[in-house]
Amino acid sequence: MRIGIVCYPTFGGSGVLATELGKALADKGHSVHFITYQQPVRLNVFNSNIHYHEVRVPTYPLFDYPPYEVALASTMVDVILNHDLDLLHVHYAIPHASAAYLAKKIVEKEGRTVPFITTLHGTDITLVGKDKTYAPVVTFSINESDAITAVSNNLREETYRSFKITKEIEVIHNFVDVARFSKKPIDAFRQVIAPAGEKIIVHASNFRKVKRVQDVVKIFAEIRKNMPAKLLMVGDGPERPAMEDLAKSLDVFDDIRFLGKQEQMEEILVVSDLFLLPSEYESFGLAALEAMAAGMPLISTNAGGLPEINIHGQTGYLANVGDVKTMSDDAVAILSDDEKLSTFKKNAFEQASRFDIHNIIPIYEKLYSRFCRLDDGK
Ligand code: GMT
Repeated sequence: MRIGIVCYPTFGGSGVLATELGKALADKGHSVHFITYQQPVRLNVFNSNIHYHEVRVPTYPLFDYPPYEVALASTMVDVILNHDLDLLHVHYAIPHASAAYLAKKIVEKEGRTVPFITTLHGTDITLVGKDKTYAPVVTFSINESDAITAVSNNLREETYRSFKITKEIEVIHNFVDVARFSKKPIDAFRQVIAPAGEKIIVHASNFRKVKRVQDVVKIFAEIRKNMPAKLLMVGDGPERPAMEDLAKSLDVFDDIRFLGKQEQMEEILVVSDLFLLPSEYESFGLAALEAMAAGMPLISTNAGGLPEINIHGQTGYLANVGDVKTMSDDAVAILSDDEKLSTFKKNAFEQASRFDIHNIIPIYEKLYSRFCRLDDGK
């Protein structure tokens, strides 16, 4: 099949998922065309089945806001016609679904029918999409999609609750390449981070309000009262200054390392002991799934789709949003009992294996095959 993938090229979960999906499809022999404004961060491999098309947005003095959606739709039209795409798969509704609708209508005038599939990822529904400024266009373009998928049961229900959706939303969970994340740990790296054998705690996100990174620091401070430990903060974002101030006031700043945005997450995760994700909302929690594939138990909230991956009392613990005390107590309970830690690590790995890339990619392929032209033998 010839598939166009549209996504955000950044470190965010939707872009990572879309890129890993495209890479896996290319490995299986499909021709994959990424259409984005920048090379996606995880698109770091050469594969002759992968093509990249940059969306250029010309500026003009009249434009206070350069019309990205128009440039994107035009690029989609160009790629559909010149590379004879079978379908478009757009990740994150805004503005990708409405741009795909526009491209679809334009190529129809040329006698080409190109279906588009929209995958909903989370904040496109729960935060941004709900905003009155966007909601009518989001509702329309989701309903006009030839197929709609959501990354968790929770997001599917949230979408029906928040928008007048007249079509079926299919759930295809996030996935992880377990083989990549379950590599043997590099002892030297652990030595550098935790020279005295301290426990290593990790959080990874875009440090936005929805992630409640201050809770990460508060939980870590409680852990530190009970045992020597280090906190690795992966990523960056708007809440970082407030988080740093809090870490200083709780006297744990020196035990926290800010690693910034990292491409080789697996190397950090395999040497670590526990992952913290106290988010306000998480449609799924791809970062947590990657951690679990590296054999890390998870302390998370019970928000959104997190209970779909984190099994309370087996792979980690769930708590209400903001319940720092419970999350701290649970973290200490896992970390201070070696036998429990190793059982939870094993359970976390087994749970992640259920979402292995090899289980999920065929589901996408089956979905695509429903929309492929059968008249030319593809
Ligand atoms: O919140 C993020 O980390 C970024 C965000 C995005 O849109 O890129 O992630 C969303 O999509 C991921 C992939 O499907 C999900 O695993 C994340 O849970 C989801 N984030 C939220 O719902 C807040």
